[in-house]
Amino acid sequence: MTATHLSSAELMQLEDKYGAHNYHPLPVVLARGEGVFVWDVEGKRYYDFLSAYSAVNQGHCHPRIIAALKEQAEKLTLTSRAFYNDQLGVFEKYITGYFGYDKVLPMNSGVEAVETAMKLCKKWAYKVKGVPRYQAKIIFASGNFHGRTQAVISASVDPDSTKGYGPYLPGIEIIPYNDLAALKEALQDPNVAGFIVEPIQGEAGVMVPDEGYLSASAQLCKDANALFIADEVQTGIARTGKLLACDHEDVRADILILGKALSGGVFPVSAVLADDEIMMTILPGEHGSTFGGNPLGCAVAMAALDVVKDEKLAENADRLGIIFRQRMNRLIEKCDLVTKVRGKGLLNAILINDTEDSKTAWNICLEMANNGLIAKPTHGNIIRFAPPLVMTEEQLHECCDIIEKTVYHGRKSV
Ligand code: IF1
Repeated sequence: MTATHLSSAELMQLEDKYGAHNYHPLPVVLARGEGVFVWDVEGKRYYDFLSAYSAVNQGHCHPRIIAALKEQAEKLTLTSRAFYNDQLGVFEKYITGYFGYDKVLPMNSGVEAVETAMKLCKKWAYKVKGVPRYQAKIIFASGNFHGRTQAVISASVDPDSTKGYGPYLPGIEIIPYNDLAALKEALQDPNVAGFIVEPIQGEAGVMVPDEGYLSASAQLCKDANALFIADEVQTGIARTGKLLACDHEDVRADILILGKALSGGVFPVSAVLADDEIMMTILPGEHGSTFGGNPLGCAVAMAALDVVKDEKLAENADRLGIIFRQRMNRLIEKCDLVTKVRGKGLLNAILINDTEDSKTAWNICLEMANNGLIAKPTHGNIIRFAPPLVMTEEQLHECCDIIEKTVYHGRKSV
């Protein structure tokens, strides 16, 4: 069966009829991608301003990453961890050197890496910190998004994520984001094992904390002998203008969680990085995954990380991000439909002057798609903009023109 002869409308009907309704996509059916562009089934070209939620930082179908995928796919794809393979050790040496940790634990999806970090944090608490048996507590920040497993949603305050899925995992405390006093208070409990936080909250609408929040949080954790754990699944790999968002404050997390762009969006690869004191608390048979550390993923991830360095994607994200926010700020001065732009590097959002339950952001996204640029609203009044980091300055200006034009037009209809 091939899909090539089907129209966008037919393909959307198929998903509607045969797929679970756990998503509500924008009505665009994509068939091809290259760099900053994607094309729909009818051949219309769009600038991609979602980058698969920052998984495609290196751009769609990057030739070097695809070459690594093809080369490895023809040799060996999966051995399981019951045996060694000739890519894993090389990858482990490469990635630990790249991010500066003693060891890595490879997984597949982002949420598996978060789950892994939670388990590591607890093991460390019992074996090293000396927390009494099964009294360990992990602190999370309100407004977080760490994925969809039951452990992770137990830390969520978003009813869409949690409703109907109880009972939830105990041993979790949720404090307000960007609130050092609350963290300090929570860390009073000697059974706290760690604090898991996104350096910028993506799903919450690109919430950038106050400067100094991350470094002060890390210090508070250190003082309380608790682990500072950074979920950089979305913010990592050059997205915010540095290799890691924690680098903006020279913070080194005790446990670093990576996913998404670790493989350039080509193949699910995630990773948890930590030093020996933490990582060596998990022994053979105590955690793992059939696909974690597979040779295909390892080869792809090394190519994807090479691209980030060789093409200076962090520098490009930093430079273009400044231009993007300048352009949006100029738009805000001229047009009251947009009230604010915020973000770092090329992880940005604009706030629409309407209520959270309005359809305004959605409608603007539909109109932007018409005009050749796809982005996704988060809540009814926030639009996230996260293009691939391989974008040129000229392309960025063209994209800002499209956004401006669309918002101006939208102003009349709302
Ligand atoms: C979906 C949002 C982004 C993440 C952080 C772990 C994970 C994610 C910081 C889990 C995943 C996603 C998944 C995507 C929507 C999305 C998202 F809008 F929900 F918040 F990116 F902004 N930690 N983020 O952002 O990684 O297991 O999915 O690989 O469709 O649910 P995963």
